[in-house]
Amino acid sequence: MNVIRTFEDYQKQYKKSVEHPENFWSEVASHFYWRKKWDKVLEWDFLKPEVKWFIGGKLNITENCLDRHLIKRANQTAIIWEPNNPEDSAKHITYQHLYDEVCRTANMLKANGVKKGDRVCIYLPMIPELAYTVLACARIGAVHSVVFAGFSAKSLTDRITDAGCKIVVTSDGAYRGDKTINLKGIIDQALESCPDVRKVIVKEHIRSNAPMKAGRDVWWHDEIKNAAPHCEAEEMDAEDMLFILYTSGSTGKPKGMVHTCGGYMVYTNYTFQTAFQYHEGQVYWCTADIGWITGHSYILYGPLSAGATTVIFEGVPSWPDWGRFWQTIDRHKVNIFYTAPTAIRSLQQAPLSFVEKYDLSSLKVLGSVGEPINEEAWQWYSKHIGKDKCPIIDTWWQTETGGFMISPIANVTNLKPAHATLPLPGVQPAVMNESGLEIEGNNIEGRLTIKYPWPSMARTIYGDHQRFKETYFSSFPGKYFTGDGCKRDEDGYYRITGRVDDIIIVSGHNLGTAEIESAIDEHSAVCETAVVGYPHDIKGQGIYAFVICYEKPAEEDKLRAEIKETVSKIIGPIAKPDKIQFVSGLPKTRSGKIMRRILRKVAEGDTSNLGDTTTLLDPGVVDEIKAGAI
Ligand code: 6R9
Repeated sequence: MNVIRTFEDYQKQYKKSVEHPENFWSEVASHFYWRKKWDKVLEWDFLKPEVKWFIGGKLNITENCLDRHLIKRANQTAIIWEPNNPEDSAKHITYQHLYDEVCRTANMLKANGVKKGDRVCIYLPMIPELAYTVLACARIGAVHSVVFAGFSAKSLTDRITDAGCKIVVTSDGAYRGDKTINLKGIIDQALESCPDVRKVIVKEHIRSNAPMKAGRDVWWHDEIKNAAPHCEAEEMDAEDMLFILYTSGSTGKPKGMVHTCGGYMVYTNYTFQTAFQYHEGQVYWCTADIGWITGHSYILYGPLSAGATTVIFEGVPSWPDWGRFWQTIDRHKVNIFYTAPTAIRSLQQAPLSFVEKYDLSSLKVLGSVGEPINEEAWQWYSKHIGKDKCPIIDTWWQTETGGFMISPIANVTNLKPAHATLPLPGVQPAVMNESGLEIEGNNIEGRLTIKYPWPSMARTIYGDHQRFKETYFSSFPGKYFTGDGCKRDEDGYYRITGRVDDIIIVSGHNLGTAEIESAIDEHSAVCETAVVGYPHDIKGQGIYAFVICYEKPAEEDKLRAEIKETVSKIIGPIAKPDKIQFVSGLPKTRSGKIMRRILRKVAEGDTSNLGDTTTLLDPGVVDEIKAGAI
């Protein structure tokens, strides 16, 4: 399938994808099972905005993830489920078994009144039933809206209401290391404000004796008992909705990004196989939660449509000890491992003996996603996990893009630490200046936009097309605006500098927060950093750094001077932080992103109203940070 094995292949394919995009994608799409072939590849208008791919094509994505594999790999493992507790044994689910379970779940949903087009809220931990339910929705043409099982009742209410869900699939609870989370309790609280939800299907997982509300709540095991292991797949239009997934906006309520069946399937499969250079028979593990886009595209749809073996991990990296990831790689002989910089940085703090205890020789390719990876973390990941023989695939993309956009191709693209490198075939970036003009050539810096559609782009924000237009298509008319800043270096390589609202302008110099953070992290005492700008009389903006050290610094001022010196050496004196506050933790969202909005307020000295902090992993760190503000 338009296979790329050398850099020349990449250049050829890339050129073709730009010069003849419709031919290019038509060829890629021809490797799937369509009930009816499309009449036209693409229609688009970024001003409206409107994008349609594979128009008139009919398919069901689950026939591509399940049915078509049964001929060749019915007995191959589709999913390895690694439970929270490593003492419990892992589950190996074959393609045949997955097919049966998805069909049974689909029949169970149907029996509970779910029809094509209905939205189903899924609030489940990382257990096999989460995969079954997601795929079962797709099987019957219902739209899944997965809400990460760590979100609060309030966030759930908002998402259920916005999507108009009438049914929720959940569990009695979740394990998180040595703790349990009462998911059913959170659902009950959320549903007090969701009168339209008439049915809750509850999977028993932690055996918490959850109270059931008569007439509304039913047990999964009761409902599934009589469900048949075969369910005809619903024929879907390529542009029918496949799912809604919420992502937080910089202002206002979360945005329900809408993805559709055809283009999403083609693109997630293509990028999975291409960027990771997936080979038949390999074991692949993405540590994200299925509640995020990374889990949708690269735990479920991409790998399963490719017939891969994908690991679903219920646990956390730190329990029972810091060796859990490495133990799991060793145990399942993982070949491709995909995680986030925030995880790498926390694992880096633990003694190396946790890594060295395990055999990681099965690893061939490493991946990174979620934020710019700082150089130190990149080097550590490469040296200690990849043993200097695995390429690191730093994949830049977004919930909105559905799949990888700028990313190296394993063993094809020459790597540069902390660079997402080059656009994948089909992706046409344009770097813009603040006056809205495209900056041509290399050695430049600006705002990252995409000027041509790709198959898996979100089609709208559920129920609010106007907001979709304003957020993504209005800053630079005719282009999709990513909200990220980037640099393009002398080789045409992209380096993502962080969200544009994370750019600090110091004495007229644009500085990406990620770049400064990466420099501070180079100091041997520093474990993690977050940098924000604050109003400065002379420079316009000053730089405020929140720094976590491996050990509590003995002489704070001495360390401050050293950190400034380090930054000065790496980026230049202009990037030296004006203020450095030592902290023990940073306000992070549950997906691991630092909530800079809060840090910005602290840096500005305005802590009266920090806004909504309910989506933070540990809201407690905010008080410590407020108290220690400089
Ligand atoms: C997939 C995902 C999207 C934002 C994106 C950017 C940041 C993601 C990155 C990266 C630098 C990478 N981001 N991957 N920045 N290098 N490899 O994370 O989606 O949760 O929607 O976040 O994350 O700022 O705009 P999402």
